[in-house]
Amino acid sequence: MKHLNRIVCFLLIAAIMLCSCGSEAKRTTQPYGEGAPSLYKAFEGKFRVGAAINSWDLDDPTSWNYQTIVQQYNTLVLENESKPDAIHPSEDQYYFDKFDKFVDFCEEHNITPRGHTLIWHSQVPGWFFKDGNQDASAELVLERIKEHVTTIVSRYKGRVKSWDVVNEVIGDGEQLRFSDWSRLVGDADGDGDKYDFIEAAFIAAHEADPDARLMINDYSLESSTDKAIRMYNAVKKMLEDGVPIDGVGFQMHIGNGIDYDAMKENYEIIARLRDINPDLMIEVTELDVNCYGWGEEKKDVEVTKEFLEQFSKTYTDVFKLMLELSDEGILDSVVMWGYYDGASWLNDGHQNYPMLIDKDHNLKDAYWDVLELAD
Ligand code: 9MR
Repeated sequence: MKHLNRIVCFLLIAAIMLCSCGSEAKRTTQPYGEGAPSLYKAFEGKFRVGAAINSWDLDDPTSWNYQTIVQQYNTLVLENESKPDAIHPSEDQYYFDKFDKFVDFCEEHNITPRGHTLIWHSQVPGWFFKDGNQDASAELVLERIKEHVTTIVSRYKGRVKSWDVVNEVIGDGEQLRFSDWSRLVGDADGDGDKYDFIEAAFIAAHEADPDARLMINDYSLESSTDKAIRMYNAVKKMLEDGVPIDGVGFQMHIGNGIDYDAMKENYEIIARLRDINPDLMIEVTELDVNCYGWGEEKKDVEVTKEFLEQFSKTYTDVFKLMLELSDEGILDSVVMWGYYDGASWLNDGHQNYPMLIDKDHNLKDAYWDVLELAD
């Protein structure tokens, strides 16, 4: 009996040791520190892996936030502090302190900084569109675009490698989004299209830094073939007119579950722009996974086993396609819109679950499933 107890005990201990040597045990939950993995190191040679952050994340080098960012990402973008309202709130005032701090930090840590965004219909101060109490003329708006873009891009010449020159200019039902930019500038050069404000921004950015990658960035390109075609048509026309567009940004604010084949087909539509500009690149610029559909009533998410499996599959599907595109030489950067659930814009009063690191600072299983794709 005594012997039997000993044998049972021995077998139990052996079983526990065996389990803890399995792959699950290697899955630590800590994003930095001894033994922690690194997303960007795993995908090195394929594409950079990045996140949107805020300048306050960089205040304390000993903080969880700072250490996590340095450990996990080799490209970064500011979530809000490099948008027109933050940088250029009135005509004769620029605030560069946060962007300067961000770019310095990136250089110190060998991280590639992205610039988001020079021209957007949202988070843009009203002065751009006014001349006294009247609407500004097309000429005045174009002059302001030139001044705004030139000042910002030349300040970071050679340092900010990739710019979202224009953001969300393609329409959801119509070819071009209707905005103050398109309304006031219109078809100023009379060539039959209303891309003139976009063209002015790209031309000024290219003159200010000919080596920077100049991107047109938008949402739903992966899910709406119609929108991908509208993007294709707009960029095709502008490239044929000699506008220096170097890349298309897929924001990738997606839901939990994505149709892989449809996503791939939509990327292929944009990739065909290489017939016109053989060096054109695609970047993923704002990836996150929303638990709720647009317009769906929000509750705190129920993190069931099925939900987690689906969540993991959604992320791995995206990264699988990105590896394929990287092998084709058309994609070299995948940026997430946030770096952990606690700092995501999707946590707007209800618990969401969008990132690869949870709100309590732990690496999710999906993180590890994504990492395994890199092997
Ligand atoms: O994440 C940003 C959030 O904090 C801001 O309140 C919001 C304001 O429009 O912008 C968010 O970032 C957006 C990005 O700049 C462009 N694509 C959509 C992003 C999420 O709304």
